[in-house]
Amino acid sequence: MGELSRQRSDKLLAEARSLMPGGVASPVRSFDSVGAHPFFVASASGATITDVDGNDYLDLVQSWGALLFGHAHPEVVRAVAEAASRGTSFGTPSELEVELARVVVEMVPGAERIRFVSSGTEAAMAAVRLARGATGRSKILKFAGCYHGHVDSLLVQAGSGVATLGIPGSPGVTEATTADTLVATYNDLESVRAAVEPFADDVAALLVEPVAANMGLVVPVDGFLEGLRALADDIGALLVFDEVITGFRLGTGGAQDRFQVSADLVMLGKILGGGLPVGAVAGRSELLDQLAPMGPIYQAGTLSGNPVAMAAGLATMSLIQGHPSLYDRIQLRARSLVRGLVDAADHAATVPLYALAIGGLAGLFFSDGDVNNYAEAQATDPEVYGRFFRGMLERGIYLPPSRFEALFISDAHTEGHVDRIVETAAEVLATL
Ligand code: KE4
Repeated sequence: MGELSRQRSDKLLAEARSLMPGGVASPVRSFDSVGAHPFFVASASGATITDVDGNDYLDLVQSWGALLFGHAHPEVVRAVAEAASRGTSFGTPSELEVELARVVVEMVPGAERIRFVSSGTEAAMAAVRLARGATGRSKILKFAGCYHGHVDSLLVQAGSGVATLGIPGSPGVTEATTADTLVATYNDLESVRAAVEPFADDVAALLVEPVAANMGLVVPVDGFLEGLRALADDIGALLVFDEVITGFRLGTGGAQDRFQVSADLVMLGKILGGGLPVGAVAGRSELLDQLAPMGPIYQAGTLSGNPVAMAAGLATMSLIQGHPSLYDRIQLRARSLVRGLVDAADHAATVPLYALAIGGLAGLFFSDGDVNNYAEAQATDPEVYGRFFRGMLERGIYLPPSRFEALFISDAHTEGHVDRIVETAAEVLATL
């Protein structure tokens, strides 16, 4: 296997490092944890991205799950160009945000109101402040290995890039800031009860990724989400689902519909913006209407409801509505990918592989047992993942550059793509 030429990427990386910390705009893109240098993308289309040296990669990251229909979908591009030609930002209400709000309120169970922001992090900030303001309580419970953006108070045993870099939290986040953050173990209701017990009347919210995708992919065990709902009701706390990844990916109704568990507040992002910067918090009007200017809980944003981003989101929502068999298709692809990977690992008999799929999400761990929480995910070998990542990349398959992420299947991924990924994995697994 010849090394791919990465001359232009390496040259750009050297300059980028002289201008931006680590040469990247977000840490997990650095490829540090997988022992590689990042490539710089020149263009992308469908399931494929092309770097500045002309190398093509089959992309299983898809902008971290923001692209349900693959890169540069013609209908999204057209909607963005058309909206931009009428102005890129007004800082006023626009009809586009009303249209997207209407669609989201129709699709997301329990959503009577929505407030748009520009990232998942802002959605988390808004959800936490709203939960505290609405309940008059202080404590927020999160789960080790879950990631809700780089919100100070939630950078406690966080997943994704924080886990990838192996930093416990982050310098700059003061103890006072995290004093009201409780941490429990995912899939362990007893640990939740123990964590909230001393503060039961001061817990504002239980915050959870209903399917965890920032410690690698970890699905809720039977009864876990239902148990959180019951516990939240018992102690008078809100249940907040962080659906920045699962929203519109597990189905139009996301995890609430998939698991038939209702959340009081839902965070949204990624697919909602169709690849442009959009986040949101949605829920009952008696909660959301406590946000300024209706209520006293302040939240704001210069580019919130940006018309070009709204247009990308609307185009994506109309593609969803126009493709009713979409979710069966991407789930089928994800399952066939996972089956193929497990069979390839069994055949190679070099390293143990545990893999799983739900909706358009797939996950893999080099582990001989299943993985149900962050400690079990951390116990998997980063070196093996790094070697697998590099072997696949050299052969034109781009996996998430961290074992604490998920693989994202879009409607642009075909069965032929799945076959190619599995064949390539078989080759690489044999070398591990
Ligand atoms: P952003 O602020 O990055 O838009 O969203 C934060 C966020 C919130 N909630 C969940 C469940 C998320 O997965 C994320 C962000 N996801 C990571 C990748 N798993 C973003 C990648 C990055 O940080 O560069």
